[in-house]
Order: sequence, then C-alpha cells, then structure tokens
Amino acid sequence: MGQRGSALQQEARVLLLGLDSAGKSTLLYKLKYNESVVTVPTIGFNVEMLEARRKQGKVDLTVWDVGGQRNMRPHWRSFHQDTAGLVFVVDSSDRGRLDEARRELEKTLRSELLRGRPVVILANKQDVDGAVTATEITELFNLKNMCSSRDWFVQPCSAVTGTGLQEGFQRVAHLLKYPSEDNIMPYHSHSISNTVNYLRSKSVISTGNSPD
Ligand code: G3D
Repeated sequence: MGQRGSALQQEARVLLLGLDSAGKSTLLYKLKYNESVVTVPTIGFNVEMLEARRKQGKVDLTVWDVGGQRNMRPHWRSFHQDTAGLVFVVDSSDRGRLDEARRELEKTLRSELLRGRPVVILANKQDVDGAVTATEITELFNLKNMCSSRDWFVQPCSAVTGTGLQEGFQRVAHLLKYPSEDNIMPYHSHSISNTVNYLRSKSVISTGNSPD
C-alpha cells in the first residue's frame, strides 16, 4: 500500500449516496464481485475497496455506501470529511422521486467539507423501459448550475446488467481531488473509526455493522 497522494499508489475515499432503493448496494456488489445479489436496505453503511486506474497510476477507492432512508440522511454529513469524490445514484425509472433526489443532492453539495469535490451522478436502472436519460437528469436537476463550482459527470448505467458501472467509477477516479491537494482540511488517519464511533453513539449502527 503506497502513500496517499504518491505517484505510485493512491488511496481515496469515495462517498456513494442516493435515495433508498436507488441501487447503491446492488451496483457496489456487481462491481466488486460481478454478482447480482438480493439486497436488504442498508442500515448504517457498507464499505468496499475498489481499484481504479488514474493517469498517474492505480488508485484504491474506499467506497462508503451509506443508507439512503430518510432517517439516515441527516447522518450523511458525518461521512463528508476526507471524501475525495462523490458518487450520487439516481433511480432513473422512478420519475416520482426525481425531485426528492435532486433536493438531497443539492443539500449534500452545499457541505463545506465537500467544497470543490467532483461528483459523478449515476443515472441507474437504464435497463427499465421509460427510464429518464442522463441528458434529462442533467436538465431536470439543473446540474450546470448546481455543480458549477466542481467537476461533474452524468453516467447512464444499470446495476443489474453492469453497463456503465466501470465507466462511472473510472470517471470519478480521474476527477478525484485529494483532501491534501487544496488544504481544505487535514487528513485524519482515524477518521473511519471516528465515524463509526459517532454513529454508534447515535445508535445508528450496532457493533455488528462496523467494518473494524
Ligand atoms: P439501495 O442500496 O440504493 O437502497 P438496492 O438500493 O441496491 O437495495 O436496490 C433496490 C432495488 O432496485 C432492488 O430490487 C434492486 O434489485 C433494484 N435495482 C438496483 N439497480 C437496478 C438496475 O439497474 N435495474 C433494475 N431493473 N433494478 C435495479 P428489489 O426488488 O430487491 O427491491
């Protein structure tokens, strides 16, 4: 394992957010194990390591998949620290919840701790007939305006077929911004355990959900 920010091997924390049922857990397992799994709603979070290519070499992405239920959303912000890039998953087949997704994304991007961090929006469930396209999401979310101070990209994908998933994470790997690159905040080597302890103290997760 190399040093953070070195030319040889880099590590970065990527936050995977989206409303409940957007397909976050499905796509993470598809990417990691190329398997379709029966998912259960994420209580707390899942953490997976993915490897991606970058111009300067490989990067190990620590992907935090945080539950998207209404009662989890206030806790999203405790995962913002040390995040190098955001992946926001949208259920493109659920037109009735697009505005809710837009509002949550907008709220998330207001976080000072995510200032300047790139965001890749995954327009998931493209395999479903009638799903809104990446172009429609770009317009409906007014992304040019919402993301004017950061790099952003909308990637159509399907977590079920796997189409577009690699491309989405490859894109985020290319756009990553390391916390140390702009000195917005110091890197805390114990931030993961801090976050876990925080959530435990809030009774959001039980000991069994902890990655340590
Ligand atoms: P979440 O982790 O964002 O809460 P899940 O979402 O990964 O649990 O997925 C919620 C439901 O959407 C699951 O179906 C899952 O199979 C389905 N899903 C996820 N991605 C896709 C996709 O790309 N296409 C289609 N057609 N379905 C998808 P169930 O039926 O188990 O609730």
